Amino acid sequence: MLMLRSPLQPPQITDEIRARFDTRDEAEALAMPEKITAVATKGDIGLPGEVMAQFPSLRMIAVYGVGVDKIDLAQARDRGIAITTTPGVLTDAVAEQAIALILAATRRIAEGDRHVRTGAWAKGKLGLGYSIRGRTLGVLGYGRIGRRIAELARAIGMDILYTDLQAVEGEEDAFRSSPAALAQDSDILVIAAAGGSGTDGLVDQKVLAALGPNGLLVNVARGSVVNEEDLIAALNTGGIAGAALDVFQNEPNPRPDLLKMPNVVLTPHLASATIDARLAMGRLVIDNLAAFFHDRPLVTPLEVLS
Ligand code: 8YV
Repeated sequence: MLMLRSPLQPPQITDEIRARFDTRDEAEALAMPEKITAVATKGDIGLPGEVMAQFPSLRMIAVYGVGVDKIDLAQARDRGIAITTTPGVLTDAVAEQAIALILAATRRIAEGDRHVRTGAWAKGKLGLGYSIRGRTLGVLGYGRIGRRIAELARAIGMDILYTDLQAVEGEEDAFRSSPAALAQDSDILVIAAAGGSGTDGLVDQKVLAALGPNGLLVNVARGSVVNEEDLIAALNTGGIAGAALDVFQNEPNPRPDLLKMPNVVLTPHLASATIDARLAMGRLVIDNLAAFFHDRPLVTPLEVLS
């Protein structure tokens, strides 16, 4: 029996899941925990350890997304619970959102929208933005999504630097050994790193100081990667020029300080929210569930981290 933690988009994905698998929502599943052998869950809500522990027969978790930071990986490993994700099919969507956020911030799109809507235009022009051609984009996290962001940014004339656990063969010159070193040499820093204990608070006061007063921070990864207190301080003191954020530590209720700042662009965890990506993500969830329930090899299994 499958527990579907929350409906998946678009609705036809949820409809197909309910039609093909014996499915319960979380409240129903908690009334019959021993019957639940699989869970389907969104990447941003995952399956915390205290919930996972309530299902003794659980053998598989199908993640609708690529983030596994909200899943108790240690418990999954110890219990031999398989995990699947939806790699590759959301790469373009997330990378496009990163570019959109960069342009929204550098060309003051969100501010411009407010400037028109509020009637402020009649009282004066909005200030100038700046072109990104020839400016340096630092990519923090150089996996599928980070590399696609780099490809798109190069295509519109940006120079690319990156940091990750190690340099990529053939791109050694663009590698920087740490987030601070990357920020030091970048005009715009985009976060594309996986969330989890290894990246919690990685972008802190030191990194933001290195990015500097003309710097822009963009985040399409996880809010947990940024020390939000340090970010708010840097934005308030001019330590950095602005930010464009799709993810936050307290979703769906970000820190009020972030909501007040005109030089911060905000979107509600939209990066993978295209019909193309979400249909493909949903298809992969369904294919993995079908494989599980029919004792076939899983389509996109995650090697549970040790
Ligand atoms: C999720 C995400 O799919 O990939 C992830 O882990 O954060 C998103 O792309 C999102 O949580 C769906 O609601």
